[in-house]
Amino acid sequence: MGLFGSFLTKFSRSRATPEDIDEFRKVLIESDIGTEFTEEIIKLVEREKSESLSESVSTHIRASLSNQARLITKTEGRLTTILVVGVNGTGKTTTVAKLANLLKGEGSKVMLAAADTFRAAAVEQLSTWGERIEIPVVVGKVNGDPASVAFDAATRAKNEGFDYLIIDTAGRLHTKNNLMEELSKVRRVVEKVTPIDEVLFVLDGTTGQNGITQAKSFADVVSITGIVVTKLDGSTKGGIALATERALKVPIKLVGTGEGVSDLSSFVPEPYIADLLTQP
Ligand SMILES: Nc1nc2c(ncn2[C@@H]2O[C@H](COP(=O)(O)OP(=O)(O)OP(=O)(O)O)[C@@H](O)[C@H]2O)c(=O)[nH]1
Ligand SMILES: [Mg+2]
Repeated sequence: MGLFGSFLTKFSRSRATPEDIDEFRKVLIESDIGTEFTEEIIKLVEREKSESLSESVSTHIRASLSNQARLITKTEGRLTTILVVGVNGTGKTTTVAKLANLLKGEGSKVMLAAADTFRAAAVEQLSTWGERIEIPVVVGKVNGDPASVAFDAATRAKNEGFDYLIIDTAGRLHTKNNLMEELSKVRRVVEKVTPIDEVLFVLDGTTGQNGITQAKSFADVVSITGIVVTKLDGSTKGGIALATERALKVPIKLVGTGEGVSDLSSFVPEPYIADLLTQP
């Protein structure tokens, strides 16, 4: 992180030349925060040369983000159901396990549904996590109907008084209509048993601007209520997270920072933005 810091420090002391602006624009675009934020930040830089430039930029970014709650929903007195969706390999299954472990740690009774029935390895992956974190996993037949696994799990979780059901789904390209339609079927079928309270879209933080297009397609089909940004460990710039939240007006709720079960945290915008703006 810390991409913009040296530029902002420089511009707070002396007026930026057109060459400086071009160079800074390139850095902003490469950070994946998107063209809207980029042009707005450039405007701020062109307008004010002051010690508080960094603060102005930070305030501007914060004001463009969601003010909705960033906590995972908890429905009192009945099962809370969470559907986890996204394109291939973004970290859905890992996030399901991390989130389940977190909720269990808070004292909730959690069940998982392996509604990724495309590959035997996917079912096995979630089952292995279930054993490790000691949380029951409902599985179905490989190549079976994901909606039917989700339905069975919802029925069981509801009847057995669970607090949370988290449904893992297969990764799918947002451009494949039949696979997207399958997701909306999962939703419809589960909702015959119990409402879906939260739909988390898992975004790989290393994805470029295509992340926004992906998120929009999923939002159209299953109405996303929260974004999880994964792989924000290492040198990931992760500006795409802010661009996606802004474009969708859906809050980032969780951030994945590693492959371990405890590498999941709540998203707090202020330190994240500060980190983006400080010097390397
Ligand atoms: N570094 C890092 N790796 C992660 C993180 N989250 C997931 N991964 C890794 O990313 C890879 C894919 O994770 P999965 O959870 O299997 O992703 P998925 O979205 O379920 O994949 P499909 O089901 O195939 O679509 C695995 O190697 C994970 O360990 C993260 O926050 N940081
Ligand atoms: Mg998976």
